[in-house]
Amino acid sequence: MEELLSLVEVDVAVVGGGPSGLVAGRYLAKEGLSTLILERRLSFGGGIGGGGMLLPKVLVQTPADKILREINVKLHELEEGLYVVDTAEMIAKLASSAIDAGAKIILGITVEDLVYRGDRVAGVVTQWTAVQMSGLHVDPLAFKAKAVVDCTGHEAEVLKVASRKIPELKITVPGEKSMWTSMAERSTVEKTGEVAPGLFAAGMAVAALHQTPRMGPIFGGMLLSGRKVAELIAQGIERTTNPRFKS
Ligand code: 48F
Repeated sequence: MEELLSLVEVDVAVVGGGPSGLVAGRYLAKEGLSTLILERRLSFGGGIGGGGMLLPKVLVQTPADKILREINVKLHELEEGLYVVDTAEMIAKLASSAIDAGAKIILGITVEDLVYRGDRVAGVVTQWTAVQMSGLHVDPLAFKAKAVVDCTGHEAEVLKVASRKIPELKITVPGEKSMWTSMAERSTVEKTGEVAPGLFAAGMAVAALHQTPRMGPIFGGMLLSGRKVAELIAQGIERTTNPRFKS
């Protein structure tokens, strides 16, 4: 409890511990930002574990292979610039590299609302997933953050909360378009960025927001999107010193 309370004011709250969230967390922490990754499930990796139709392999294409090479994930070249990667290895190394960079990951917490201060998003409101599943009325815990990143995947849950509860931000989440893999990989990265003051999107949440296409089990776009959002946030944010976030 003491540690949890020391984390309630951070530089960046990343919602979701899938590929985009873990990569964002790693690069944000490497930039010296106190970074908290909140994951609903009791495990990280998001959609990586589903692999290619449950077979434990996914594809990653260049230039995203660089992100995996940095953290020693083994790549098996299928054709020039296209690699097959083991899902368990990718999950484990993405998570441990985020933690080693200094990010904190808390499992079993669901983000259900935002903190909004009239002119900007200023944090997330959370509930233990177990409490949410039980339907019990328990007060939530808020984490203040200078930037919040929606990395919740296809559902874009944080953006949907903003769309519903903060109408003045005029955010609509139409959902992703039908499959077009090459276009999807490109547009997810291109459109990654700030959605409203203090609120960012990365990974498939970007496709849900901009109604751009979905893809198959290829993960380069997710990795590049996570790195891009970290770079964008790092450019415009003041760092706070929090000894809990030493790598
Ligand atoms: O779904 P997910 O892997 O999102 P992503 O990083 O990557 C998408 C790919 O996996 C795949 C794809 C590429 O081929 O299309 O689908 O965009 O990870 C999202 C994570 O967020 C968690 C969820 O459990 C998952 O681990 N999550 C979702 N909603 C919440 C949440 C929430 N409200 N609070 C906390 N965690």
